[in-house]
Amino acid sequence: MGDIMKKTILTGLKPTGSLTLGNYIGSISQMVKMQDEYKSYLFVADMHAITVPNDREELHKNIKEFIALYLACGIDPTKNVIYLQSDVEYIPAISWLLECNTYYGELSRMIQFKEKSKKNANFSVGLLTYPVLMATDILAVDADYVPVGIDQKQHVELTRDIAIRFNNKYGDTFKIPEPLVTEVGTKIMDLVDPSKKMSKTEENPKGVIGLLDDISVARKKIMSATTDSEMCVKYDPENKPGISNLINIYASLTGETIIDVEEKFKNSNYGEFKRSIADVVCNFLEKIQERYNEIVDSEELEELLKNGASEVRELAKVKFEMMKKSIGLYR
Ligand code: LTN
Repeated sequence: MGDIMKKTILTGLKPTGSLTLGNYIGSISQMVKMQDEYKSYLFVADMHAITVPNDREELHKNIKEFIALYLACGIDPTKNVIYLQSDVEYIPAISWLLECNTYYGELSRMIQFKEKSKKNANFSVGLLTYPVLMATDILAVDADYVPVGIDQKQHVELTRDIAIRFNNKYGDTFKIPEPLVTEVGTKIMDLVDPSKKMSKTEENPKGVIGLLDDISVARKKIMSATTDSEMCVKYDPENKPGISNLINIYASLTGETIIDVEEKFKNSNYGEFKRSIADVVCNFLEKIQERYNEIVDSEELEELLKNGASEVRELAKVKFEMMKKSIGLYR
């Protein structure tokens, strides 16, 4: 199918914390599957990362690390336009024009804003206007669909409202995007506390397998994962959350079904079961890390980001000029 026929999707990654096995199984692997079907834009939302207090060194390190890991996990640079948000100077320019067409009331009602502004009395104005910058990301490239988790759905709905309002006031300028609350991949839980999701910003590293973890460290984490006092490998998320989580990890990485996995380990004790999982996880990590190390500091990655930024800059420039004209900002 030619690119012309394809619908466009846009995915933004906030470069905070470090990517985990849970991110791979739950999200990155799904994106790898979708990249054939859509024209995809994939960018690092670094300007979104500074709406809350952040560490300069970590931010800088994460920018390339995230892109290189996505590529190592199978994101194909020939099928995705990959770029860094802050490389496209028209993005904040468009965002200002949209901010002036967005109500304070709308932004102050956003759930994420309400939650995050509660945590720190001295929150930035950027935390409030965050969704307008996100709307800009989406509207600048005329995205048809925006794959998001449920927490970001409200922001895409606001994006639609902003776009519709702008179109009504100034004439057809933006395509109206739709949130794509995707059939999420398996949700991987924390290894220490399997009642909560494996998180890229978790404080206790023992429950989390980082995609860049040392292989031996990852193995230890799997071997000491929380299980239960029974001795049978059976899928029962309610009563056996730890074991069920390990079954999910094994099944996701090998492509086997849950039933296959139960059958395979029905005579194994937990130690044997964990050793097999550790082998699968460590093989996977080794493969990813090998590719990661080849690309993270490569000229290839540099080129890719440069080309991605120029492609999106062209699109955003056209929108910006069009908006300025409609608004009356011209000589
Ligand atoms: N807010 C998103 C990151 C993000 C994004 C976007 C996602 C910024 N701009 C545009 C989709 C489309 C997050 O916190 N994950």
